[in-house]
Amino acid sequence: MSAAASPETLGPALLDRLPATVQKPAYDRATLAPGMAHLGVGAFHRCHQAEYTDDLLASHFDRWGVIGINIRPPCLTETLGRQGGLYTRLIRENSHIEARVIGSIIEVVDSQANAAPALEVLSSPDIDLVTMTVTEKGYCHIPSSGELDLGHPDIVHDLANPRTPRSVPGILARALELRRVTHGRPLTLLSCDNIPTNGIILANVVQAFAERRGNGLADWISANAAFPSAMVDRIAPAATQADLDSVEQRFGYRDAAVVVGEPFRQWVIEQKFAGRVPRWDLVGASFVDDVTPFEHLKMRVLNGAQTTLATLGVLAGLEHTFDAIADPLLLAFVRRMLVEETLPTLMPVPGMEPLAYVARSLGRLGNTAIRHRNHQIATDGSQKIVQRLLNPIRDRLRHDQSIALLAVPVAGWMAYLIQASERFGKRWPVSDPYAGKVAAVADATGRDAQALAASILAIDTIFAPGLAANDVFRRAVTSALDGLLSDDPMATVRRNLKQ
Ligand code: CS2
Repeated sequence: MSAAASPETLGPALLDRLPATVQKPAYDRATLAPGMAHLGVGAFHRCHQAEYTDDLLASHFDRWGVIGINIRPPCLTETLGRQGGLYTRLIRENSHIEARVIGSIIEVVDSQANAAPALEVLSSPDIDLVTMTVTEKGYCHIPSSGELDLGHPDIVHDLANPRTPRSVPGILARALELRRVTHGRPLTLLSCDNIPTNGIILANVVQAFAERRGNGLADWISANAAFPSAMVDRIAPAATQADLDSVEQRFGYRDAAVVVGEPFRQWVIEQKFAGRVPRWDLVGASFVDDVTPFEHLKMRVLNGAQTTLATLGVLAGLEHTFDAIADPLLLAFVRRMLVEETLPTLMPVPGMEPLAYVARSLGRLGNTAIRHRNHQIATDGSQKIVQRLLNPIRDRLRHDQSIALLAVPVAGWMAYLIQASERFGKRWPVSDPYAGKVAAVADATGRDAQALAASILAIDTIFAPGLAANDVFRRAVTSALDGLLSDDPMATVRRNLKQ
């Protein structure tokens, strides 16, 4: 008996033979030409910007093919590259599933070993726009101030070796320098990371780097580059082997680059471009003059809830967001925190009713088909808590309003990192640029919540000194931390909910 043939792998040759239940690009990919690049081709990009571009190509065909670049792992050549840039995007909501092959990425470039391949693309005159999802820490900025971290090892390296950069600011500054000397064409650099005023942060770090390079580069960039801010939204966790297998089982082909997202998506982009950009506003994105109200709403409500459920969820022994939100105590806590403390800090958002937004966000987090691990969301928490929790806390303290509930997830973030330290039994592995610092504090301090909180609040690159010195805030965080480090961490959540 011969062994069953192994299923075919997704690629251009398979497009015409896909099962009818899988949608495919409704345009001729062969006629696409590179028009933009994307830095950081992870699940989020494939589920968000690349899908909007695919929609645009299908409904208003234009030349905007995407060149996807990774300067950090994972490598793309062996997965997306082998598939000619094609991948399956699954939208899942509880038992509902919708599959579509996305065709907007036409080429991939691995630039992990050195920046040359990335620089070649980014400095090309064919590229008018670069979008990026490089995670919060990719900007090498100081979270509490938004300025370039000149002590960051990659920045120190890049300032000494500007032609062979490693960091995102160093690579972008070098690409702009090459554009200036070779063809002089303008470039729009569109950050799609979850940082408020991400365009300003990106401009700050690139310009601070360029100023140190001298030779008028910073002035050229001011005149020829645009850094719009954007709010991006869609929950799209890292895909798992089970997701890859599910495509093979349901649709009969292999795909090493599957992504899974929820139905909801949103993209609000500041209308500030240098030259041409794709008309994503024709396919559901919004071009606006000011994204601030949108990004505050999204980061403080949806992302604030995710970070709260993630860290408290891990402390409660829960695996995914949907497990945490199914816990009546955590759900009641997060809802009350958002409604009573977070919502009053928000500016009005056109067309958005705040209570409805909270209800919708909590509904999204309950989607059991989106297996978003609490540990994934807790990753790099030091880079996330400023915009998700500390900014609303600061706004409330300014008006003498209570922050008792918002202080709990701040302490949750501390407890999450502390308990990963040797002294606290290394309860789980963590990934955060500040993990080592917090572990050192925990090792030196031991179980005393007051001393622990004081040392962590003294990290001024996360906690602005004015905030760290605020008595109400210190007391609330210390008391919550004390409880969260006890044998019954949820008692603290219960107590704060009752108050
Ligand atoms: C999540 C986000 O991992 C995380 O930090 O909170 O990726 C979140 O799912 C997206 O911002 C949703 O748009």
